[in-house]
Amino acid sequence: METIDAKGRGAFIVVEGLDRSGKTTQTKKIEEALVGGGYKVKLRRFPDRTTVIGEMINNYLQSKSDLEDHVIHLLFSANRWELAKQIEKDIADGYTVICDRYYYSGVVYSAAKSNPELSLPWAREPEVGLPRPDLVIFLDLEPEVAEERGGYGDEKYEKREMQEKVRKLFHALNDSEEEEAEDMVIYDAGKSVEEVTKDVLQSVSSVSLAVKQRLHPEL
Ligand code: T5A
Ligand code: NA
Repeated sequence: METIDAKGRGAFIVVEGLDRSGKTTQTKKIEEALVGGGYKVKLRRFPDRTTVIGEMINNYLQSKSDLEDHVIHLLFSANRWELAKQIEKDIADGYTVICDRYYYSGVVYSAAKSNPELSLPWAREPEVGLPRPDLVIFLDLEPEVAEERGGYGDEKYEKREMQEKVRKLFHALNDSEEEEAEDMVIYDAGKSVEEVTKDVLQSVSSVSLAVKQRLHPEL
């Protein structure tokens, strides 16, 4: 990590949460704030529906195709792997990469399907080795509140029961004592857009600054 810092790497920030928790909205707010602060920023989102694999995922999510649970899980993972080198390159080139969903969603949504063959540890395995974020923000929201926000219900997983399970598993992932457990900073996404942005930016600025200061210790 220090060799990359010496070349001036950017931070890798992930925004996670339930469907309609405001990930895309907040990702853009973070971008604005960082660009305003003089950072070079690149936005990314998963699934990235623009690739061939992404198109298969999109068809599945819109119920235009059906795929076996392991297959769709591995496609979501492959969609990250096909872009992993680019993310590493962007970070190494000094861009702060802000990513709308990442492998936390990958693990949790698949494990929430209550397919006994698809446990949390199994789901995590294909994600091992992907670039690790410097900060993971989790936008926490009651599924009932999410439902009231625009467009809810159009895609595969946008059902109350599924969202309840997903929420529990996100918390379980964060609370896990395992060594490879993933730490997230949890924020209440039920507040107004402005309030959430204010909360989230506290973590974002301290992490971005920490990464930058390793480059410019004199700052
Ligand atoms: N998935 C994903 C997997 O199963 N495995 C994986 O590996 C990955 C990566 C698609 C699905 O794929 C699953 C998870 C998903 O089910 P997606 O394309 O990210 O993932 O789709 P969504 O999560 O559904 O994205 P949304 O666009 O619906 O939700 P966002 O981005 O969280 O919410 P946003 O910002 O677009 O806001 C939604 C609405 O709420 C309003 C907005 O204006 C908008 O109308 N809003 C607020 N309203 C009130 N107060 C606030 N604070 C608000 N913030 C936003
Ligand atoms: Na979104």
